[in-house]
Order: sequence, then structure tokens, then C-alpha cells
Amino acid sequence: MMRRMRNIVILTGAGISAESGLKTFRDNDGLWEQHAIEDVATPQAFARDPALVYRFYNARRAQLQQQAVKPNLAHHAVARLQKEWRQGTVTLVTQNVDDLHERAGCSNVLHMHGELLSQRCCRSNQAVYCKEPFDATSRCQCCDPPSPVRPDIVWFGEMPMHMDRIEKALYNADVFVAIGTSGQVYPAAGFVAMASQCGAHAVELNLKASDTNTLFDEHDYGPATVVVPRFVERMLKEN
Ligand code: BV8
Repeated sequence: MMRRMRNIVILTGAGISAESGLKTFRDNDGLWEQHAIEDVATPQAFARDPALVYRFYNARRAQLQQQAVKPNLAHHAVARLQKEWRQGTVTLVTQNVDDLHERAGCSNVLHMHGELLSQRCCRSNQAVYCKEPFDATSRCQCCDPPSPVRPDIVWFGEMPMHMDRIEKALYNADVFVAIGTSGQVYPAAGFVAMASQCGAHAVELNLKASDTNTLFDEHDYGPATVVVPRFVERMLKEN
């Protein structure tokens, strides 16, 4: 018998934004200008070929702001759950760097891998909202003299953000829901094990079984715009 469901932790990945028109990492074999994304999204790539890395993020930042790219039914269902859940807390952790959760009405979104619509000072590490392209000639507004800026993104080999708040939420979770993630990138892929060890009921909502699917108690496979609203409807009705 599952203990009373109070605190929910939701982890989303690129799959929740796929139906909004944003490519997932494993689409097109995860390539960018014939480079493996894992080879572009690294500090080494930024040091070796900054123009390529600035270009990669400028293109994705521009794509995110296209008229056609907007939150889909899955983003709106998550926002509904965050708004209507009265039994406890809903902590939303995303691996995504887009702002579709916020545009669907979600609050306190923990972007553990950073955000596209932000630029970070290479000297002070201060991040500021930015929707324009920027490159090696761009400068911050927080230093004197101004310093170079970088995408406000957590690259492979860099420490993800908000880990203290995420770990606390996982330890207190009664339900852990992973949506649209392949379970290939750590530490995010390890969250289901952490939550389950503390007694959480784990649910996987995805197009197909992820690499960590055996760690989940419950699965619903299909497009996020179908399985996520169905899950939220059931959670709100049953509790
Ligand atoms: C860390 C920002 C330690 C970039 C991202 C060697 C060297 C260094 C590190 C490592 C190493 N080997 C392993 C590691 C650890 C590494 C890692 O896990 N590597 C993997 C490749 C093995 N992790 C790290 O480096 C992390 N940091 O370990 O730091 C440390 C410790 C102390 C001090 C310092 C450092 C940092 C990882 C973060 C990397 N940055 N993003 C950017 O966005 O440009 S990760 C990036 O890839 C995304 O953010 C995302 O998280 C990930 C892709 O995962 P998904 O979101 O799951 O997307 P994917 O395409 O894989 O899957 C989509 C899913 O959706 C699929 O299952 C599909 O079926 C489903 N789907 C598709 N359509 C739909 C759908 N579902 C529903 N509906 C649909 N319509």
C-alpha cells in the first residue's frame, strides 16, 4: 500500500518539449553541424572552438523564440498539477534549457542544466536574462572592465545547478515522476533511485521505455501530450 501521497517531484527532459517543435538530444543522432552534442556542450569545446559553441546556443535560443514554438498540453498539465495539488508540495526539476514550463505557468522551475535565455559572466558567474545572440566579442555589464560572457548552460563535466534543493526534495518525495527523459545523463538519471530508496512511488511517462525504466514502479508510454494530462487528471481525481 503506497503511503499517502503528499510531496511530488517531477523531472522533465527533452521529450516533454518535443511536441513543441524543439529537437530532443537523440533526434538526428544527437548531432550539431556533424559534431556529437556531447562534444559541443563541454568546456573543452568552448575553449577549443568558442565560435562553434556560441553558434550552437544562438541557433537554439533563436529557435525557442519562433512563433510556432510554444508550451504543449504536457507543459500545461504540469502547471495545472503544480497549481491544483493541495496535499503537499510539487517540485519541478528540468534538464531542459527552454522556458516552456514557465510560459505554461509553472513557478520555481529548477533548471539543473541552465537556461538558453540567459548569459553568464565568465568572471563573476553572474547570469542575466538574454534573448539575443551573443559571441566572443560580447561583454558583461557587471565587471569593470567588462568581461567575456558564456552561455548560462551546464556542460558535460560541469556541476549541475540547484543540487542541494533537488536532493532535499527527492528525500522527501512520496511520488517521483520522470517525463520525456532517456535516463542517459547523470546525475539526473540517478534521481529515480534516490527517491525510491526513500520510499517514493516512481512513475515513468515517456514515448518509450528509458534506460532506467526497470527502476520505476509504474509506466505510461506514449506522446507526452497524451500521457501527462492523463496522469495529472488521475492524480487530482484520486487524491
Ligand atoms: C557531472 C545542457 C560531475 C546542454 C546537458 C565523462 C566526463 C565527465 C562527465 C561524465 C563522463 N561520463 C559520464 C559523465 C557524467 C555526465 C553524463 O552523464 N554523461 C552521459 C553522456 C553519460 N554528466 C555530466 O557531465 C553532468 N555533470 O557529472 O558533473 C561533477 C561533479 C563534481 C564537480 C564537477 C562536476 C552534467 C550533465 C549536464 C550536461 N548538459 N544539457 C544543452 O542543453 O545544450 S545534458 C543534455 O542532455 C540535456 O540537458 C538533457 O539532460 C540530456 C539529454 O537527456 P534527455 O533530456 O533525456 O533527452 P534525450 O534526447 O536523451 O531523451 C529524450 C527522451 O524523450 C527519449 O527517451 C524519448 O523517447 C523521449 N521522447 C521523445 N519524444 C517524446 C518523448 N517522450 C514523450 N513525448 C514525446 N513526444
